[in-house]
Amino acid sequence: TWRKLSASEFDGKEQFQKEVVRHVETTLARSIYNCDDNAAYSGTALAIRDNLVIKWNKTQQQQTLQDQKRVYYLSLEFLMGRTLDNAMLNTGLKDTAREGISELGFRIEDIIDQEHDAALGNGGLGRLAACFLDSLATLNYPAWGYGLRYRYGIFKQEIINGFQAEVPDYWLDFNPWEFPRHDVAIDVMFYGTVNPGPRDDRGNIKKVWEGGEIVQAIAYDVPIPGYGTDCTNNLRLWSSKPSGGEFDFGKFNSGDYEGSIRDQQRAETISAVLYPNDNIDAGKELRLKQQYFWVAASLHDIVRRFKKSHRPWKEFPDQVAIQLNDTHPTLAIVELQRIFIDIECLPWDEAWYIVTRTFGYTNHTVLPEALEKWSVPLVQNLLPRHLQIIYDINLFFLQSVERKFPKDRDLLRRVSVVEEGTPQVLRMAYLAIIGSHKVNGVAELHSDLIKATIFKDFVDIFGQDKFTNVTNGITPRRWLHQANPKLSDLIASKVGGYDFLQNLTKLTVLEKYVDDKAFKKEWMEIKLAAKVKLAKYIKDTTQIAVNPHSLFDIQVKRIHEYKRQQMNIFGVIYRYLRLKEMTPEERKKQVPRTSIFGGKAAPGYWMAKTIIRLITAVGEVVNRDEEINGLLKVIFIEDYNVSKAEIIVPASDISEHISTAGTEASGTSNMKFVLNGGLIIGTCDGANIEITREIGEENIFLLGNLAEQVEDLRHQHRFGKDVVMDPKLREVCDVIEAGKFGSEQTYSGLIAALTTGFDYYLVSDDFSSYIATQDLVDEAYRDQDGWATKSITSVARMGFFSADRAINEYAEEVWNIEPCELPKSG
Ligand code: 26W
Repeated sequence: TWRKLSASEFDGKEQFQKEVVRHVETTLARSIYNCDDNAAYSGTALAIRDNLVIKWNKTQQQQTLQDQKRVYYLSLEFLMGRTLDNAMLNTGLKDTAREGISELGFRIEDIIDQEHDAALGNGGLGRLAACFLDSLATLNYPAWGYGLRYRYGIFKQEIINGFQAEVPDYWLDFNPWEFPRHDVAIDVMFYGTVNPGPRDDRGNIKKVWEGGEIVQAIAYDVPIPGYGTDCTNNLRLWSSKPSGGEFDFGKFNSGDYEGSIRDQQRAETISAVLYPNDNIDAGKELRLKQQYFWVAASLHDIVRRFKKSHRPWKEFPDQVAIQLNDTHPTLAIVELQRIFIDIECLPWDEAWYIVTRTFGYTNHTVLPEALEKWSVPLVQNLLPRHLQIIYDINLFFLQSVERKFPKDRDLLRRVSVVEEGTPQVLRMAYLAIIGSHKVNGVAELHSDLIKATIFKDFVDIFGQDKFTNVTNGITPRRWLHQANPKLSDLIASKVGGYDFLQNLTKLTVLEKYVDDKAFKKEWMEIKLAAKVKLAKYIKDTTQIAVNPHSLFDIQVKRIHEYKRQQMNIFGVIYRYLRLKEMTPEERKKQVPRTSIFGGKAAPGYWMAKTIIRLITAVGEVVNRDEEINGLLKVIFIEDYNVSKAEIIVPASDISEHISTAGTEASGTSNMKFVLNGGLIIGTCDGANIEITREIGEENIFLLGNLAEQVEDLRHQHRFGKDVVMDPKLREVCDVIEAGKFGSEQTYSGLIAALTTGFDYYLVSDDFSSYIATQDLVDEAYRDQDGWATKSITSVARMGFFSADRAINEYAEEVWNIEPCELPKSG
């Protein structure tokens, strides 16, 4: 009976229309006769939101009633993208909304397109968190996300004269998907001193942290609807503001207007902006403040919720699992220990036992420059009590290591949380391992690598069982059903409805149709339609016409040397040089290609910005060269983000995942592209390896050296005699240095990386293999029927890469949580 429609919940088209009009006229105070797409978006979003909110409230009530163990996913990034379309699809209201809105004179696509992306993340790690929230709700797990409500998400990228420029992303002026909870306000302290206090029950002198600066955390809640279920979970984002009033009236009244708002701004700065670094640790104080602010508020909230149940503390890990999305929330371990020993007065060992059973830590990178290290003086100043607790955690840990491996002084040095040097620094990954009961990598190779390299000593100390693998996954709801509805519909017509969206292994049924001519034709027509759509987008935004029948070769991801966009663009130049040499007859036999790039460079990452400049410069030369017209086009798509990915991903023939072996922890866009019937050219790295295992070697274009060869190759570059650059690559470098793509000085850093920089990412070693493999791609593409077979077979075998599978593995192996079934609807 609880399904009975509530006040503002709607059921049919007419009711939906009434709700839209009501919201436009009353909530927005606009005339329905003067309603543009934007106002129609707002009205639609608010109407859909009402339905969501009802389910959300019911879910939260039910979860509170059931009082099962919950998982809390702590992530500094949630790269959500747009919400409206996803919310309509997950709740099954899209058809109703489409019809309803069309009768009011709007197209649903235009309405959807009005929404600003929620871009509170950099790349893979943030999008993974968003996919996981979708799966957690779809699988009915009681789960909360905790993050920061940045006023500015990842910057918007503009390309000006071929170079990246950054523009702030102010996204909050109309955000119907968040609910401020002004009653959930938590004080968080920074700085101050630690002083001896009164004795506790056992006669020990308590440590009191006091006299610091206090900032308030205000909760903003975002509903996360599951697909095909009423379960709607909560994402809680914290916003910072000054504690106790807006600004200092004393200063204000005495005429010090600037001083009065300075404190306010100081406090608000904490949640003002997302750090735009991906895989590079800058070690800035404000970032540490963000981390503690978010962790302290979240833990306070979690502990408060636990205390309502009046259970003994030892049951905490039976009620609470906390997952650390990389080391960014590692202070949560220290904060929980602090709450237990300083505030709740538990003995150290008892507290520590509870803490370590509560946390799990996921590592997302092996790149040394990405491993977080905080300077001890910085932590001493900002969080003096936490530093003491970290020292104690480290001391007890090292004592236990010493007992297990007596007299191994070097081992103690190697595994200490405190790294010697000036200044000393804290190795956050080590602290995360010591304070968690499970540590996982995000693809098999990656999980093996962390055990064999950066965390080897910890495997010896804690044993193999503490370390595990959970291969990443993606939500098929957004990345197939929402981004590629035609393909989703075709699949549904063959595999027996849309159940595959909740059980992706059902895709295997598609293999029955690989020889079905009509099906294959439809399949390839859908791919072509997606390419036409992307070509139109490219035309509208860049004025460049691309041929939808050409081979679409796409690399979209953050720009980073390890991801090797430079190898891709060098390959494009090499292709261009070969085309230029050919006779018109030879040219006619070539497969036309469109090379599409997209991705942001961290604002301070010069090399990445240079790579972007080379891509745009090559485009300027190639795209206007009439001699090869139609055979090669080079496109850089500005401001790559989640909503653009939804247009780009369905349109690939081939996508590039060509990181130096051993550097890409998993990759997740590789999964998205294959799920949409694109093939991969890639290295034996991250999840590419498992994708190959699932779909078969004959359906992927692998290239390059293996992870096990990387160390030797790097050694050769550094110390070997007479290392010569691959001649094909030499030829490309010569053309760049001759000024073919503008002043060679622009690219001197890029060339130097290959020579005097010892080619750390091994572009020279893989280039030949890369070029040869691209030739194989052309060859395979000539056989369109064979290509269709590969495409269909691959999709059929992608079931493993659903985020649902990943979440079920975490639930069983790491969190020990069960779904919370809601009373059946209807
Ligand atoms: C401290 C600066 C910083 C910021 C972000 C360091 C590291 C990060 C992230 C951990 C980088 C990241 O997004 N890693 C990516 O995580 C994805 C999800 O697991 C993987 O698929 C990608 O391979 C990995 O690069």
